[in-house]
Amino acid sequence: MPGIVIVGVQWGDEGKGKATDLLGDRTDWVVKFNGGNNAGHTVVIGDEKYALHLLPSGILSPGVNAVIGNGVVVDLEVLFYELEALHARGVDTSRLRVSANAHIITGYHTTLDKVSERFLGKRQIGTTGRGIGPAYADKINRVGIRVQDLFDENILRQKVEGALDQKNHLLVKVFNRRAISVDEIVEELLSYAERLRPMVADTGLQLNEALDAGDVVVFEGGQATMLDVDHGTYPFVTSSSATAGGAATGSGVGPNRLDRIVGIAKAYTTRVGAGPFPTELFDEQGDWLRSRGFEFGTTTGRPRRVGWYDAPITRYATRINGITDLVITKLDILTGLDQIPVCVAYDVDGERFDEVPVNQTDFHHAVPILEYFPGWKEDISGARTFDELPLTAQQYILALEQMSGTRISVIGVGAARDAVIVRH
Ligand code: 2SA
Ligand code: GDP
Ligand code: MG
Repeated sequence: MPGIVIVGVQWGDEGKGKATDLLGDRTDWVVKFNGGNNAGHTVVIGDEKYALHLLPSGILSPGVNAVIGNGVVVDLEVLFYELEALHARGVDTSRLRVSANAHIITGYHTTLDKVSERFLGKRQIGTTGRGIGPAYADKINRVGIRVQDLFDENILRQKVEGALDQKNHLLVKVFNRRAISVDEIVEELLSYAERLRPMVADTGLQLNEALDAGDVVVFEGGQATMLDVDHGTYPFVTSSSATAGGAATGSGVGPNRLDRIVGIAKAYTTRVGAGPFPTELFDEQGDWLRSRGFEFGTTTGRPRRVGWYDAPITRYATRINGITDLVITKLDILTGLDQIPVCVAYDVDGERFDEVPVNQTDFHHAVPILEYFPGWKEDISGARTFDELPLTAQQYILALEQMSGTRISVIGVGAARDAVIVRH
């Protein structure tokens, strides 16, 4: 099965980085197809902990070709910072390729992200402030700067002029900021060009050739289904296609090359930033889950909002992505609870919804209808087969499987690389 997509089921931070890393031994290529350095993937290898943002998690596996696909937005300062940091820790980063068509995040994108969030006041999205939204907006507005533009100063200058034309007006007149000069941006971007040049490639062509040759390619999704710009809780979403369809458009391979779609879900739910979250907990149980699960943003350190598992969301994600396999992570975090609530449907102003409501206002009003499953007290972090789990933990997994309609093939029982149960 050469083309494997990894997507988040919920609102991100489900453990996609670890899932990608797990597949490392059997992988030839790993492609990041959406988002940028808003992502935060934590991978624990032995005593070493790696936090990756812009680079695909697969870069940690020796011999794997890592690709930043055309669907990604690249902050060059961050790219070289991360590469140097990994290099200093002995990680071989020489196999990184960057799509010539990927878009660039510049200083004006990060500035605009921060000031426009402040301007939104109560309607804030809670972005990571990394310039993601403004960079994708420029891409769609056809005033973006692409990686390939760095190698032609004339073209670059024209494009930066075009991009800054309206933005300077906005920055000065609306946001009361200083104007940004074309020279300053062009000079900064050009300062990276020669270091970047050897990495730049027609990655779409290379990936197709690799798939033709029978290589295993993992498409690593950033963020998650409920943060997808089309299918998430718009406008409280990121600005990219975080679902499986994005793997094709964001990397330049046809949808028929995507053989397996692996959805990653936590055994409970978390969310960073604003927006609806029906099972959210505001009580001490929420504090307990947050501290036990160490639910703080990998990129910004923000405390994550926490809540119970939401079965309609997994069903929704299964439909939107065509999920073939589910991975449930962080089951170990639930250890110690007498009973575990699971959202099986919603009550929206007195009406029962078995599926995620299409109407945003309904989803904002959704109150979870909970079913309670018996918990377990035993430490499960050493379990490596399904049978080694306490019966109630097995029942919890089987119930989630039944509610999602998709096979749960992997269960995470700890942060370490080997702390997983693979069900055959
Ligand atoms: P943005 O910056 O424009 O993409 O923000 C828009 C929304 O998308 C959410 N978002 C995320 N949610 C969870 N995890 C993300 N990555 C980091 C992590 C987050 C962090 O892995 O921990 O460190 O804070 C991520 N990236 C974007 C964001 O919260 C907004 O709701
Ligand atoms: P990603 O954005 O989806 O890659 O996820 P993050 O890395 O932001 O957050 C997931 C966190 O959970 C990381 O700190 C992982 O090391 C950790 N993790 C992943 N799977 C498990 C698991 O099964 N159990 C525990 N306790 N931690 C896990
Ligand atoms: Mg994350």
